[in-house]
Parts: sequence; C-alpha cells; structure tokens
Amino acid sequence: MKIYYTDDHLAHHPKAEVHRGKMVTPHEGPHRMDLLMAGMKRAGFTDFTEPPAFDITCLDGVHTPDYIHFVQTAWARWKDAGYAGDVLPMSFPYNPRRAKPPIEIDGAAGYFCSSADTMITETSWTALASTAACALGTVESVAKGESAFALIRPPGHHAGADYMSGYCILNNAAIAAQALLNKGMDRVAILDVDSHHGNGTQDIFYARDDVLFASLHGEPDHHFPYFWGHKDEKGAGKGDGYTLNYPLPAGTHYPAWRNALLDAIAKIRNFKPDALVVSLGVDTFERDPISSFKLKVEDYPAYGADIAKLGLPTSFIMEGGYGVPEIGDNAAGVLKGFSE
Ligand code: Q9C
Ligand code: ZN
Repeated sequence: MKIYYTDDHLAHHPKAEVHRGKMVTPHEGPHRMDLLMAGMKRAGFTDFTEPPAFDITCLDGVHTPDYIHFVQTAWARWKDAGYAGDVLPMSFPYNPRRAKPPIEIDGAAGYFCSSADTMITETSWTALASTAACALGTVESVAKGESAFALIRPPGHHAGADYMSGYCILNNAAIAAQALLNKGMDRVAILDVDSHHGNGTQDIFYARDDVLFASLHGEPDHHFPYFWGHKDEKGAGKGDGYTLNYPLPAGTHYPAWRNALLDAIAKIRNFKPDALVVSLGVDTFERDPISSFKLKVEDYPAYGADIAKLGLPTSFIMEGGYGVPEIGDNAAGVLKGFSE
C-alpha cells in the first residue's frame, strides 16, 4: 500500500490550546506525527511517497472561495491588527450567519469557525496544502484500483465548506471523495471511524446522493462536536438516506463498536460504491486523552480486515488520535488488517 507523506505538516504548529479551562500544549501538533511514524515503522511500513503537487482546484465543490481566502490571509490580518500568538477565534455567529463576515479579523475568524480549538499560524497554509496533496495522492492510487494511505496532519473531518473546527481546517476526506467523483466515479462512500462525529464531511455532502457518509462516534449529548451526529440526521433532499449516524455511549467497548461498524459496512455494500474513503481517526483507543471509547490495540487490525471485505479500492485519510504511542500502532494496525 502506498503511503503519502511529507514533512510539510511541520508548518502547522499552533502554540497553545485552551482545554477544559486550562492553557495546554495543543493535542494536535507535530509530536503526533512522530508517534504515528514510529508506529508505522514498528509495523514494518518503510516506503513513504511524496504527494503530487497541490492543485487548488481540488477544493472546488468542497470549500467556498471566501473561506479559502480567509484561511490564506487570516494570520497576516491578525498580525496587522496587532494581535498576539496564532489566529484563535472566540466569537461565533449564533444562527443564522449573515451573508458576509465582519471586517474585523477577530470577528471574521469566528464567522468561519465553530469551536475555539482551531488555530491558524503564519505557515499553516503550507501544511494544509500538503494534507490535500496527500489526499490527492491516494486518489491517484485508488483510481488505479489500489488502496493507499494519506499519513497527514492536521486532520480534516470537522471542517465544513466554510468553517474550521476541532483542529480541522481543510476536509481531506471530502477532498478525496470529490476528486474520485471528478475522475468519473459515480458513487463514493465515506466511512468515518474517528471517535468524534465527522460533522464537516456530513455537512458538505448532506444534500447529495453520490456520496454516502457513515460515522461511528461518541453520542452528541456527551461528546464533541456536540451539535451534530444524532441518529435522526439522515441527509436532506435527494441526499435523504445517504447520511448514516451511529452515535455510541461513552465507554463503548469493541464488540458494540464493531456491531455498529458491521451495520455501516452492510449499508455501504448496498450502496454499491466505486470506491471507499475511510476517515481514519484512532482516538477510539482506550487511553486516548480526549475521547471515551475503549478499543484495544488488537481491535484495529481486526476491523481493518472487516473493512477489506467490502473489496473496494480504499483511500485511508488520517484524522484524530492523540497523546499516546499506540496511535502509531493502531493506525498501522488498521492498514495491516486491511491488507492481509
Ligand atoms: N480544547 C479530531 O479528532 N476538543 N478532532 C475541543 C477544546 C475538540 C478532535 C476541546 C476535539 C477535536 C479530528
Ligand atoms: Zn477525533
């Protein structure tokens, strides 16, 4: 399996995160890649491929031009305003949003955001372009019928068409799915196994019937992103029935999690997609510092093998997973279980 990777992720390095009332080192930082990479190497993956060049047209139909312009210019505007640190949104539009963002950058940042955990730094765009490029790399492989992995950070599945959230700024899974359709595929399924609901991905494809979105996640009454991911969110218009949510209680262990996975896999099979995109978050692990599921190291290859039974060329897109060395073993474990 090809693994698309580049050091450019280092360009996104936020300085601080406010977490449960405390200033902490961001959970999402370059140290995650060290942990992921170490686990990949322990598992015997040594062959890493540079992604193709970033082509900004890959954002068409995924993110809005106004949002992209905001992301690219936010840091300079923040500095021009005399503000310190990284762009950190604090004021959010309580619905509905007006047609235009405020001019003041503090307000504009909140307009294009839904949670105060996502920062933009001076060089973030370099890292973001690299994550999208790695996603496009997997699309080249999948178009040839081969599965591939985008080993990337920051993650993407909380980012919507025009907002960032939950450490996510560009939605790499959505970019991959849209690129596969652009290559001529008729239907693509996205399976989101991150412990958090993939609200951004859901939102981007909510009214469409060419992308089936299925997500397993901590139920919204107790888990970020809190306002999405209920069972009754099923899609809209012709997209009705093409969004599938599996909210699961805090503390869910593997057997119950797997039951939900097998249901999602059966529905994906009925959809008859040409390809699969997996939003591969490994924050379902029992010792993840910000999540509540109880998966163990041996569960990751097991469910990788379940996903493989779909027999689809698959683009694996790295999402969450924090703080412990096992994130590397677990990401690699899914790929091994899928491949063997
Ligand atoms: N400190 C992913 O796993 N937590 N994102 C908000 C603020 C947000 C996780 C608490 C967690 C987002 C891709
Ligand atoms: Zn997550």
